[in-house]
Formats: sequence, C-alpha cells, structure tokens
Amino acid sequence: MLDIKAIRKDFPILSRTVYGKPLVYLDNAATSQKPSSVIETITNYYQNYNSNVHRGVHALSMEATEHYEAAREKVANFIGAPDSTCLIFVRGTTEGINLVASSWAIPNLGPGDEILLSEMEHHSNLIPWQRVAQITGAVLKFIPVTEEGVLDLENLSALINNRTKLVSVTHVSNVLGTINPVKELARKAHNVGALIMLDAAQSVPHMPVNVQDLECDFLAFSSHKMLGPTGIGGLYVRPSVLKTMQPFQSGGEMVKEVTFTSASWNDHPFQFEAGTPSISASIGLGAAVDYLQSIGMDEVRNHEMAITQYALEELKHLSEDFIFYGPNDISIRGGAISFYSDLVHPHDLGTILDQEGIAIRTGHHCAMPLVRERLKVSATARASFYIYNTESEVDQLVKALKKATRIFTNAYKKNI
Ligand code: C6P
Repeated sequence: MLDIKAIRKDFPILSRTVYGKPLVYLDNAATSQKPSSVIETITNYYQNYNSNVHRGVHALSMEATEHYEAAREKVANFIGAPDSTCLIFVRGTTEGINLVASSWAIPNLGPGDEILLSEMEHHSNLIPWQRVAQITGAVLKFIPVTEEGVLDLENLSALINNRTKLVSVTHVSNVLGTINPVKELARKAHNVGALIMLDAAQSVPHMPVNVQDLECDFLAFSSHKMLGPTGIGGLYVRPSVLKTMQPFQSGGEMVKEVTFTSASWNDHPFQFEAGTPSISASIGLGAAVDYLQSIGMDEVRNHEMAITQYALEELKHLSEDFIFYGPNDISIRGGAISFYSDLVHPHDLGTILDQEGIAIRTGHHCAMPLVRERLKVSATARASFYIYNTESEVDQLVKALKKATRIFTNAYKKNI
C-alpha cells in the first residue's frame, strides 16, 4: 500500500488552493504534477552546472554530459530497453511517433502497404500516419472498438495480413482507459513481417512497462505525464530497426564528418538528436524515474486499480443519465474515466467543478474520431488519477458532480 499522505507532501502544488478550496487535481492524463525532487534537480542543473552537452572540454560541460547520459541510462532501464543507445530523447510522445513516421515509415512504405491503427487513437497516433499514407500511397486500416470500449479482435487475422507493414496502437486509451492486448498484437504483426509501434503515453507513467517483454519495435512516451518536466520524452526503437532508419532532423550533433556538400551520420541515438537537446528536462525526467522507482511501478499500478475501482463504484451513485465509457474489468483499464450526461454539457461540468477546486478535463481529448464517431457525443468529461489521489478526492468529485446535476436540473425545470 502506498503512503499517500507522505507522497502528497512531496508535491508542493498539492497544498495550494483554487478559489479558496483545496486543489483536487484529477487531470493527470493531460499532465501530472511534479515532486520537489524533480523541481530541485532542474534548479540544481541551472544553478550549478548549466552548460551544453557533448561539445565542451570544460568541467561544466562534462558534468552536464554525464548527468544527461546518466538520465538516458535510467530511462532506458526503466522501460527495459536492452541498452541506452536505443533510447532517443524526443520532445514527447507526439515527436516520437512523428520521428518513426519520417525516419522509418516514409522511406519504407509504398502504395498498397497497410498501416493498422485502432479507432481509439489519440490524434498523435493518427495524423502522422494519415500524412505517411498521403506521401507513400499506403492505406490506413482500423481495429474497431466494441460497445464496451475494448478492441474488437474478431477480424484481426484479416486486418493483419501480408500487406500490413506497421501496426501502431495505443497501449492505454486516454479516453476509455482501456489497456490493450499489445503483446498479442505484436506477435500477430511479427508473424506477417510487420513492425509494431506502441503509443505508451498513458502506460509508461502508470504501470511496469518492459519493451522486450512486450516485443514491440517502437515505443513512445512523455515525461510530463510521469512526474517529469514538459518538453522531453522517450522513443525506444528495437536496435535491429534503429540501424536501418534515416535521419529525422538535421544539424549539429547528428553528424560525424561534414563537407560543404555532404555529411555522414553520427551513431545512434545521437543521429536522431539534432541540435542542443532539452538538457535540464532530460535530467529532470531522470529524477522522475528515480522517484517512480523508489515507489515501485507495481505499487503505482495497484494504487491506480484501487482508486479507479473505488471511483467507478462511487460514480454509479450519480443520476442514471450519466454514461461511463470504457471496460468495467479493472484488470484491463487504467486510471482515466470519461463520462457524459445529457443533463449537463461536459464543459459546464468542468466549469462547475473548477469552482470547487476540482480539475478535470473536458472535450474530445485529442481523440475526435473516437469521441464523435464511436461514442457519438461532442465531448466527454474525464477524471484521471495518479499516485497522490485519495478516495476522499473521489468523494469530492462525486459530491461536486451531484451539485452540478442539481443546478442544471433546477435551471431546466424553471425554464419549462
Ligand atoms: N494526451 C490528454 O489529455 P504529448 O502531447 O506528445 O505529450 O502526448 C500526446 C498523447 C499521445 N497519446 C496519448 C494516448 C495521449 O494521451 C497523449 C496526450 C493528453 O489526454 C493531452 S491531449
């Protein structure tokens, strides 16, 4: 069991108030809060060894390089990568997926090749592939989503076929909370010679993830959702695939020899990290990994299951007009709960909850096709949990939702 009281003390922001009420932060799928250790690590870099990496012979630069590469080791180890050379620092999940689209997919795909996605993808794992399809002539296919909010794998043998070159799916849905059977998908993809990319934005922060165990070829995630700073994330690429990839951006650091007319590429991962990297953010991500590892990812996941289960049970006490999306089986869902009620528009719910100091997200969650075309609503409200959330905060959420429902039901009655 996590000592939530002690954990909360590590997050300075959790002691602030919003409109005079204690902050109840339930927007963790959008971004997580940061512990003091991460904030102090970043400050320490700027106060004591701020310098560029890989370039200088002076003490500060060498210190910065040491910390930067130590962070890469930590992050690679955290996701079970075979070694740190296959962990590329990127700005986040979005850039990681775009890197794979540019450096692997565009050079390798052609007309008629198929890219298999699912209907529950975030725009970051949809639009880069739409662009790849436009450029290469490849075709996009989609694994459907069932009423329960899980992938419908009934026709998988037809969807993964000899034309399939890439399967790219989210490990955990940011809207439905569903944890997808990605290992099974990896096996099926590899059976036909296709590669698999995992959008791990919502899994790496919340559960043990091991890229070798999952047998994936590419995996991207964002630091800011796992207690780390914004502007940094990781892209794992299987070493045998990494060797075949083309450069992403070009400029300083990604080259070995340069003439006026040509250049040769640096070793990976540096080949994919052109320009001065996000040094402080990378080191901050290393500190976030240290923090999560000090708790233990099994414990992180256990807490998430417990609080999500509690929330699902308590939210049932709301008016019957509320629809909750995603599977009920807690073993296949993460800590994001999306809901909708005809009584109160999600944006109104978000605003009323905000007045109570409760932060949730409302909208299409950057998964417009799923929300509009599958769930058939314009928006949902979403509460999402992390290691510092308590059952008492869930109670406050339920109470505030009841209040919002009352306000709108009364206003509706007055109008008729
Ligand atoms: N989802 C949410 O509120 P970036 O922005 O690159 O760090 O992450 C993009 C991303 C990709 N895939 C999934 C499954 C995600 O959930 C996200 C980010 C946030 O749901 C912001 S839209």
